[in-house]
Amino acid sequence: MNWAVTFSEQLGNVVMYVRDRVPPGQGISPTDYKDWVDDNKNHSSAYASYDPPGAYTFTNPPVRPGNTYFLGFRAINDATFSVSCNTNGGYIDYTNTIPFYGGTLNTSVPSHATLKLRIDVPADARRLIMNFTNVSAFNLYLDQGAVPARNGSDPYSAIAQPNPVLNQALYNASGWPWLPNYMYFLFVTNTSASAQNFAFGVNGLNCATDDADSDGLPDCWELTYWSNINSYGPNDDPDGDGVKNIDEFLEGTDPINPLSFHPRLVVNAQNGTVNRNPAGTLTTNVPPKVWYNLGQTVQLTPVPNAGYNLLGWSGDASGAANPLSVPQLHRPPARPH
Ligand SMILES: [Ca+2]
Ligand SMILES: [Ca+2]
Repeated sequence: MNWAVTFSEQLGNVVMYVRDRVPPGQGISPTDYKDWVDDNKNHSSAYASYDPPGAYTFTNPPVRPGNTYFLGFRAINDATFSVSCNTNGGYIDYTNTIPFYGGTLNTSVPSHATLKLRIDVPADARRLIMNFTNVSAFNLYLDQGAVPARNGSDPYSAIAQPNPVLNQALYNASGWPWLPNYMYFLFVTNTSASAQNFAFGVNGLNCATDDADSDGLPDCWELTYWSNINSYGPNDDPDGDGVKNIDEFLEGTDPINPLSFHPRLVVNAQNGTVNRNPAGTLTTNVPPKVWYNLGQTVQLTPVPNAGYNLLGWSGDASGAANPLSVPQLHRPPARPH
């Protein structure tokens, strides 16, 4: 729970600095000594530089499990010093970990009993969604990096609230405490005089899965090309290449480059079928279209029904070649008849 740092001076004078983003060092001027107040993670001026020598105990919070901390010493004059550290105060007993991606729990909580749960939010997390199923007899408290204080200061709590939902973005760099790559601690208490069922699911999302506008286009993909996730929808074709955004996404092409797309080959046959070689890849359209890579050549072989023969090709093709070799275009090229 606590990190105890002790330093002593055998000669001269040093000042100790702690940081939790980068090693301590000078700021913009020779006398601008940065400490973890500047790291803006804890929003408190309580954490400053440390002098005189002695024992300093850093509690949780501001110290958070699983994080890296840096100690730096600034010598006021020529100095010899020593430093040591250890931990004390026990440990955080939230050892029941619920997975961030698809984690679930469904349990009965005895009267006036509690649950202590931990969700390790990975570095690539983009959104934390928690769906709770509980009666109003439950109180929930969630904190990041430290066990919930349960005094109104926790970043999220649900007091006597049935079936609450937390849907929290984690991608704003200034969104402290809602950031990825931290342990989150959930405290649950059943305030009633009887056992109650409690269930919840963690639907953790990352860049590949977060889709806040539910348009089928992952938000990170949209933001790669446009400033806002609402700029375009899945059926828009802003680059005018004939392939809508949802297909550009599914096929891995660039939705703002009209030269980046997969051409479709539409073949209609009367009184028979047409074999394709290669077969191509089906789109998600209903009915599906077939796409190829740009420049790919496709061989079409008619398979007439009994009693029929190939008369010829029309549309973007002509003649009566059998098989027909189609150098890829981005328009429907061929129709046998
Ligand atoms: Ca989206
Ligand atoms: Ca397009």
